[in-house]
Amino acid sequence: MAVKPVVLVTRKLPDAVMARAAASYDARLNEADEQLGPDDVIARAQGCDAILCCSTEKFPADVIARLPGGLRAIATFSVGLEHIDLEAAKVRGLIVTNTPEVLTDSTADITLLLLLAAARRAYEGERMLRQDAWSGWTPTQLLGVHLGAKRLGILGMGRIGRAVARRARGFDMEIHYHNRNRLEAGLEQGAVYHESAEDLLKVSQFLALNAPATPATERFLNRARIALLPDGAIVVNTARGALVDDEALQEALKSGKLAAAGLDVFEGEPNIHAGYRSLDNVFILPHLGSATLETRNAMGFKCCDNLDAIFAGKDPPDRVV
Ligand code: 8YV
Repeated sequence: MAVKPVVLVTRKLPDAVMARAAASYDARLNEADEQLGPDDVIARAQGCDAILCCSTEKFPADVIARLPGGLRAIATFSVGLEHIDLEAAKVRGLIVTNTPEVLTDSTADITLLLLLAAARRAYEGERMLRQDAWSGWTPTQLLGVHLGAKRLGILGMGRIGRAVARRARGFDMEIHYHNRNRLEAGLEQGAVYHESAEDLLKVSQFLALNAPATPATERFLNRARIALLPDGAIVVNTARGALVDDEALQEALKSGKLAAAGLDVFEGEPNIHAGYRSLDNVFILPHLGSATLETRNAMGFKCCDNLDAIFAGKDPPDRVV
């Protein structure tokens, strides 16, 4: 029998993915789902042909330099790539693959959930019931903001941004966007393009962050840019926490400059900025963007498809480096 490639799977993935990995490879699993630091990953990867990781494992240049010599590939169970130094991987001759497309819909769904929850004060309403503090319906209780006929600004009109736009049109929102490049009309679907992010902010009664974390987007939403948003705007983030200056956002939520925010991602996860916990007008979720069984299975199978191609000497479908 042919020797199976050795693959380190850094986290506990859904059962069907674990079963496929165990059947196809000599898989080193992490059934206990311990969070592995760089030294653990390097130690467990000794003798491996590939690593199937998540965005919880970081691969900066110094970690990539210490990975075992025989390692050929890193297949990340994520579309985001900010946890891997791609340049260092390239120099080292490592193939890197990710999982585009399969999490577009679930992440866009969560974006709409955040838009609605933030606009309609879902957290305050839920808390009222759970704390048995509801004294009954009143005409002025927990009044929120309507989505319909409002301008939604989308920063980053890639697959997820466009899926957010499709959904938001269903709520009669007017779509505006900024992207590195303007989309062709077929993809734009009538959305209004703004050449600069600043121009987009000026019209965004709602703002959805859907751009990847890169040096160019780091702390994108800072004090100066928040000031450009219309008063009472609502901001949601399903991209990465690194795009937001937490202190500036909290200041704006407290002052009323922003009516509300909805956040699924945070700088320094899982240690979120403590200030969010006590703000009533922020709706927070623990990075659930892709958290459906269908999506997580599809992400895992994509990782396996990519690894299978690599081990068969073919170009993997989702190669980024
Ligand atoms: C991943 C994500 O599931 O794909 C991404 O980039 O943000 C998530 O949905 C998570 O990062 C685990 O790798």
